[in-house]
Amino acid sequence: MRLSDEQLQQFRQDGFIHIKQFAPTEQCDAILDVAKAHLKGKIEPLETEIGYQERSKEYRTHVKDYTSMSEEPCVIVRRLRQVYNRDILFKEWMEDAEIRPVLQQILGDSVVITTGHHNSIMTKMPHLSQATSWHQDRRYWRYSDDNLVSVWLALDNEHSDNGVLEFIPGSHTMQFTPEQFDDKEYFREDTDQNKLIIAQKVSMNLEKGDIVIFHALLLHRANKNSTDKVKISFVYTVKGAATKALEGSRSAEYPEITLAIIP
Ligand SMILES: O=C(O)CCC(=O)C(=O)O
Repeated sequence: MRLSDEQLQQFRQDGFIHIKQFAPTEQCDAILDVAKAHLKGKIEPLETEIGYQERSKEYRTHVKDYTSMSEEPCVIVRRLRQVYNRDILFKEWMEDAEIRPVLQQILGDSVVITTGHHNSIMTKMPHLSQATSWHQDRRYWRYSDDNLVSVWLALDNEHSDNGVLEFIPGSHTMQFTPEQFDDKEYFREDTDQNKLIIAQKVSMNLEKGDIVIFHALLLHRANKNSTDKVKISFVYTVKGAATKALEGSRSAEYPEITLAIIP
């Protein structure tokens, strides 16, 4: 698959692109089955709701041991981490050849999987998972430049009631001051300046098999899940080959997988 010039232009302008019905239902269901087994067994490494809320910016930037706090009394899994090596189905999805030309177009470079970031099955547990506040993924990632995007796969339908993703189009190219973010680098929602920006948000209603590719600087958030069914999505991050993880950071601690160029 390749993007048309208009689609590529749209990505550059908005910072994201929604591709409908990309992954077949059978593939989504097969991935879901494995994901549910790992969630049921709470197989590490995983991130819990408490872990996500409580860990500092420094921890999330530098610490490599990113497993959950096993002493937590009630573990609510927020995401399964390091999924590339968990199952062949996950690996195959992350190395999918059909999407590669699109990623090559967007990155303008050959494609490298960064296993340290968003190498995850994301969950929204009914009523228990928190909403995720406005943020840029790149805030805890340390690279030579910003040429990174994430690929989000809806393994089932995603809508406002079960934790829909929301984006601020064009925010990946906006210039912000440090004061526009709080101490964990979430985009503040309490200033008039930010409220005007947040008013531009769009909700990404996704159907099973849809993917969204979004830039690492794009401001995004997600709702709580007020339905009775868990929402499960797959997200992984790729970078251009010329983009280098900075020595000594968490970004440099995990293997990278260089994918073959598809002409
Ligand atoms: O809560 C969600 O589903 C979104 C998660 C997210 O944006 C993130 O972890 O970077």
